[in-house]
Amino acid sequence: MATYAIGDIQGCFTPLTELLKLIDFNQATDSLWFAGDLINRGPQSLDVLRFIHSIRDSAKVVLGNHDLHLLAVARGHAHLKKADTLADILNAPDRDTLLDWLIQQPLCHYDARLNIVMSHAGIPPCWNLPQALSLAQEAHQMLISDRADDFFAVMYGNKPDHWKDELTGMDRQRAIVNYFTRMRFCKKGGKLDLKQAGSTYADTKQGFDAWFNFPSKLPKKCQIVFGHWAALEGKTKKETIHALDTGCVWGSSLTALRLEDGQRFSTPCHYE
Ligand SMILES: [Mn+2]
Repeated sequence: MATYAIGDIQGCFTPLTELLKLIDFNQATDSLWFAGDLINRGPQSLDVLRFIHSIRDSAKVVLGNHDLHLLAVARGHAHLKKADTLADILNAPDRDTLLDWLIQQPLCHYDARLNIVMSHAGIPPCWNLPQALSLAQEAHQMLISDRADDFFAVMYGNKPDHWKDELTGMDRQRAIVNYFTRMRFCKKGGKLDLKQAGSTYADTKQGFDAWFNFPSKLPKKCQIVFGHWAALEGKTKKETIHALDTGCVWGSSLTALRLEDGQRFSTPCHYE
């Protein structure tokens, strides 16, 4: 009986099936955590979504920016971009089943027994654990309410880029969602730089650094698992902060972390 956290799959279904074989995944006894970005860019997004939906009773999923983009497109608030590979999902006969399930997934998952928290991009240094869980819950409640369309209509944007408890309305929701799904670099007080997309380069002159390099407000032994940042190649140099996006869709590998003992497993990507 084990719990495995798996990084960004992005439609790489074959590597996923190989990874599950490697860890000898047993649906009856093991649990899988998925760090978001299940779909997009890769070739088999529909297969990935159907599979995770089919094992949903053994899975914990948090939403990533690509998952939210799919939901926004499906609801008519955004267009497919050139690099998007989401058409197979949008045209599938079971799309409503899959998308209705997807939108009900949270932005953050915390397991008290393991004392591990997961979100797609991480937990910013400006939030303590109860605050992060409460803000994730607040945005989740909005997404499963009739306000979701109002949100998707204004989801895309980098502002506000600095968390303040006083934020209200959709600015507040966009900020919460950006911290949980798009954060890479921030300043000490939590101000985000969402323009530095893929690299590991921080504009240190301005005081920006990777979010996990600032002192955390989380309890000391609480571990964080996150995806989203393939350029890190799975490394943060922090014992309790685990980067799981190892760039499968970019030709690298797909990674699972066994949460009970910290052992990593990975399978190479065979796509070009
Ligand atoms: Mn992402």
